[in-house]
Amino acid sequence: MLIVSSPPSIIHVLIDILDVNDNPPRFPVDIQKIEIPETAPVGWRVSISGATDPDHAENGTIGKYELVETLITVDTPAPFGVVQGPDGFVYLEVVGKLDREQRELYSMRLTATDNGRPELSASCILNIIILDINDNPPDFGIRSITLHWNGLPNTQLFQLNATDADSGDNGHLIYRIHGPASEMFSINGHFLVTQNNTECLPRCEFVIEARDSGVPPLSTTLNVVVVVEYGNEHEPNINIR
Ligand SMILES: [Ca+2]
Ligand SMILES: [Ca+2]
Ligand SMILES: [Ca+2]
Ligand SMILES: [Ca+2]
Repeated sequence: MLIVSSPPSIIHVLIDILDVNDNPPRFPVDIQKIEIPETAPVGWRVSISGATDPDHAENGTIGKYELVETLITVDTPAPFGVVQGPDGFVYLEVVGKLDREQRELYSMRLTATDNGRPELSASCILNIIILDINDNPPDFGIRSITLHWNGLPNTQLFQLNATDADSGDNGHLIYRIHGPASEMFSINGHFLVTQNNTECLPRCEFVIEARDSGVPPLSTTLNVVVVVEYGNEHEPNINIR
């Protein structure tokens, strides 16, 4: 027998589930590849993928990002920092001079930490590739040269070996002879050669230009003097200044 002393009632209970910081931040990918031209100035920024955190309020707020090199091989600190913009995006910022000819790859660890107590963090790798810009002119290593030639045609007078520190087309060199001397001399590959049946003056002065294939190209010149010594049976010889 069931005795009910009062009518049944419904009790509303509000249960407030408090968040605890049980989720670390998460990056969308483990490795991010970033390309930056070597002429990017200090203050230049590029957007990177930041971390998210599913917790509530401060437990889900990324309080700080830190950036360190994965392998510290040189004393100079890497020229990069990380900033959180007011727009909520995360940026990699250039904070020092870049030079691809000195270093073209940086591998850095980006760590995101939330504002929870205790705080939780996570990290990903940034592989930063420095892109080549045509910022080096060709270099002959010398400014002028005097060559002694015995007057025989089809003679290799000199090997042109200018260098250019840039890569790809930015360092690919093409040589040209300027002025009327191009009728007497030509460039065959990397060699300055005399033309067939050349009637040369006893002394010729001209300029050879080395130009790279960058956009825009850079060039440098070499002043050349050729002294003709008919009847000299020896190989061409060279004086460098
Ligand atoms: Ca969290
Ligand atoms: Ca450079
Ligand atoms: Ca160059
Ligand atoms: Ca360069």
